Amino acid sequence: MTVKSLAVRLAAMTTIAVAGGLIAAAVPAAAATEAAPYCATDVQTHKSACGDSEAQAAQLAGVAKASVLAVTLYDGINYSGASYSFYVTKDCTAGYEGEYGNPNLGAFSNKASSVHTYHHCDVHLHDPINYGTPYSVWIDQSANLANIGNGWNDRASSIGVS
Ligand SMILES: [Ca+2]
Ligand SMILES: [Ca+2]
Repeated sequence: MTVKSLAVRLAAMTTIAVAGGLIAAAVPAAAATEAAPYCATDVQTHKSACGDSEAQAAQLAGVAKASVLAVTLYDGINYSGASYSFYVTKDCTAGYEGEYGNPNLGAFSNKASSVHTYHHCDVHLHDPINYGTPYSVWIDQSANLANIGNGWNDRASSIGVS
Protein backbone atom coordinates (compact mmCIF):
# COMPACT_ATOMS: atom_id res chain seq x y z
CA MET A 1 0.00 0.00 0.00
CA THR A 2 1.32 3.43 -0.92
CA VAL A 3 1.43 6.25 1.56
CA LYS A 4 -1.15 8.14 -0.44
CA SER A 5 -3.66 5.29 -0.52
CA LEU A 6 -3.27 4.87 3.22
CA ALA A 7 -3.94 8.57 3.71
CA VAL A 8 -7.07 8.33 1.58
CA ARG A 9 -8.25 5.31 3.56
CA LEU A 10 -7.63 7.12 6.85
CA ALA A 11 -9.47 10.17 5.60
CA ALA A 12 -12.42 8.02 4.60
CA MET A 13 -12.44 6.33 8.01
CA THR A 14 -12.32 9.69 9.78
CA THR A 15 -15.25 10.95 7.75
CA ILE A 16 -17.32 7.92 8.65
CA ALA A 17 -16.38 8.23 12.32
CA VAL A 18 -17.31 11.91 12.39
CA ALA A 19 -20.61 11.31 10.61
CA GLY A 20 -21.42 8.48 13.02
CA GLY A 21 -20.52 10.70 15.97
CA LEU A 22 -22.83 13.45 14.76
CA ILE A 23 -25.74 11.06 14.41
CA ALA A 24 -25.06 9.50 17.80
CA ALA A 25 -24.72 12.89 19.51
CA ALA A 26 -27.78 14.47 17.90
CA VAL A 27 -30.31 11.86 19.00
CA PRO A 28 -29.76 11.88 22.80
CA ALA A 29 -29.39 15.68 22.85
CA ALA A 30 -32.78 16.17 21.20
CA ALA A 31 -34.38 13.63 23.52
CA ALA A 32 -32.87 15.28 26.60
CA THR A 33 -34.07 18.71 25.51
CA GLU A 34 -37.63 17.46 25.07
CA ALA A 35 -37.69 15.64 28.39
CA ALA A 36 -36.10 18.35 30.53
CA PRO A 37 -35.72 21.69 28.81
CA TYR A 38 -34.37 23.65 31.77
CA CYS A 39 -30.76 23.08 32.80
CA ALA A 40 -28.50 24.57 35.48
CA THR A 41 -24.85 24.47 36.58
CA ASP A 42 -23.37 25.52 39.91
CA VAL A 43 -19.91 27.07 39.53
CA GLN A 44 -18.74 25.70 42.91
CA THR A 45 -19.38 22.05 42.20
CA HIS A 46 -19.47 22.15 38.37
CA LYS A 47 -22.51 19.92 38.77
CA SER A 48 -25.16 20.24 36.05
CA ALA A 49 -28.71 18.96 35.89
CA CYS A 50 -31.85 19.46 33.85
CA GLY A 51 -35.48 19.48 34.95
CA ASP A 52 -39.03 20.43 34.08
CA SER A 53 -38.58 23.96 35.48
CA GLU A 54 -35.69 26.30 36.20
CA ALA A 55 -36.23 25.79 39.94
CA GLN A 56 -36.17 22.00 39.61
CA ALA A 57 -33.01 22.12 37.48
CA ALA A 58 -31.28 24.24 40.14
CA GLN A 59 -32.41 21.85 42.87
CA LEU A 60 -31.22 18.76 40.99
CA ALA A 61 -27.88 20.46 40.27
CA GLY A 62 -27.47 20.99 44.01
CA VAL A 63 -27.19 24.76 43.69
CA ALA A 64 -26.29 26.09 47.15
CA LYS A 65 -28.81 28.38 48.86
CA ALA A 66 -26.16 31.10 49.06
CA SER A 67 -25.45 30.95 45.33
CA VAL A 68 -26.89 33.56 43.00
CA LEU A 69 -28.08 33.34 39.42
CA ALA A 70 -25.48 34.93 37.14
CA VAL A 71 -26.78 34.25 33.66
CA THR A 72 -29.55 32.44 31.82
CA LEU A 73 -29.18 31.48 28.15
CA TYR A 74 -32.36 30.81 26.16
CA ASP A 75 -32.75 28.69 23.04
CA GLY A 76 -35.36 31.12 21.68
CA ILE A 77 -35.24 34.87 21.15
CA ASN A 78 -36.98 37.14 23.68
CA TYR A 79 -35.93 34.87 26.59
CA SER A 80 -38.09 31.95 25.46
CA GLY A 81 -37.78 28.19 25.09
CA ALA A 82 -35.32 25.84 26.74
CA SER A 83 -32.88 27.54 29.08
CA TYR A 84 -29.50 27.06 30.67
CA SER A 85 -28.70 28.89 33.93
CA PHE A 86 -25.30 29.38 35.52
CA TYR A 87 -25.05 30.03 39.27
CA VAL A 88 -22.10 31.69 41.06
CA THR A 89 -21.11 32.01 44.72
CA LYS A 90 -21.86 35.72 45.16
CA ASP A 91 -22.88 38.87 43.33
CA CYS A 92 -20.52 39.88 40.54
CA THR A 93 -18.50 43.10 40.88
CA ALA A 94 -18.71 46.28 38.85
CA GLY A 95 -15.36 45.57 37.13
CA TYR A 96 -14.54 42.94 34.53
CA GLU A 97 -12.31 40.33 36.07
CA GLY A 98 -13.50 37.18 34.31
CA GLU A 99 -14.24 35.62 37.65
CA TYR A 100 -16.21 32.59 36.50
CA GLY A 101 -16.79 30.49 33.46
CA ASN A 102 -18.29 27.38 31.96
CA PRO A 103 -15.84 25.90 29.43
CA ASN A 104 -18.36 23.66 27.70
CA LEU A 105 -22.09 24.33 27.40
CA GLY A 106 -22.60 20.69 26.39
CA ALA A 107 -26.07 20.05 24.96
CA PHE A 108 -26.68 23.82 25.00
CA SER A 109 -23.66 24.54 22.79
CA ASN A 110 -24.60 26.52 19.64
CA LYS A 111 -28.19 26.99 20.89
CA ALA A 112 -28.40 30.30 22.75
CA SER A 113 -30.50 32.92 20.93
CA SER A 114 -31.10 35.32 23.85
CA VAL A 115 -29.41 35.89 27.19
CA HIS A 116 -30.13 37.68 30.47
CA THR A 117 -27.68 38.32 33.32
CA TYR A 118 -28.36 39.05 37.01
CA HIS A 119 -26.61 40.23 40.21
CA HIS A 120 -24.30 42.70 38.43
CA CYS A 121 -22.89 39.94 36.23
CA ASP A 122 -22.15 40.27 32.51
CA VAL A 123 -21.35 37.46 30.13
CA HIS A 124 -18.84 36.83 27.34
CA LEU A 125 -19.98 34.33 24.75
CA HIS A 126 -17.15 32.28 23.25
CA ASP A 127 -17.61 30.51 19.92
CA PRO A 128 -15.34 27.52 20.74
CA ILE A 129 -15.48 25.36 23.82
CA ASN A 130 -12.79 26.07 26.43
CA TYR A 131 -13.15 29.85 25.83
CA GLY A 132 -10.79 31.47 23.29
CA THR A 133 -11.66 33.44 20.18
CA PRO A 134 -13.83 34.65 18.70
CA TYR A 135 -15.79 35.93 21.68
CA SER A 136 -18.50 38.54 22.07
CA VAL A 137 -18.48 41.88 23.81
CA TRP A 138 -19.57 41.80 27.45
CA ILE A 139 -23.36 41.39 27.39
CA ASP A 140 -25.76 42.48 30.13
CA GLN A 141 -28.83 41.23 28.29
CA SER A 142 -29.88 40.62 24.71
CA ALA A 143 -33.32 39.59 23.46
CA ASN A 144 -31.83 38.58 20.12
CA LEU A 145 -28.19 37.54 19.97
CA ALA A 146 -28.23 37.89 16.16
CA ASN A 147 -27.93 41.64 16.88
CA ILE A 148 -24.74 41.36 18.96
CA GLY A 149 -21.53 42.10 17.06
CA ASN A 150 -21.41 40.15 13.81
CA GLY A 151 -24.12 37.80 15.03
CA TRP A 152 -24.16 35.43 18.00
CA ASN A 153 -27.33 33.43 17.37
CA ASP A 154 -26.82 29.67 18.01
CA ARG A 155 -23.06 30.20 18.36
CA ALA A 156 -21.87 30.21 21.98
CA SER A 157 -20.10 27.03 23.13
CA SER A 158 -18.52 28.38 26.33
CA ILE A 159 -19.13 31.42 28.56
CA GLY A 160 -17.16 33.73 30.79
CA VAL A 161 -18.95 35.59 33.58
CA SER A 162 -17.76 38.70 35.41
CA1 LIG B 1 -31.49 28.95 19.47
CA1 LIG C 1 -19.77 27.61 18.90
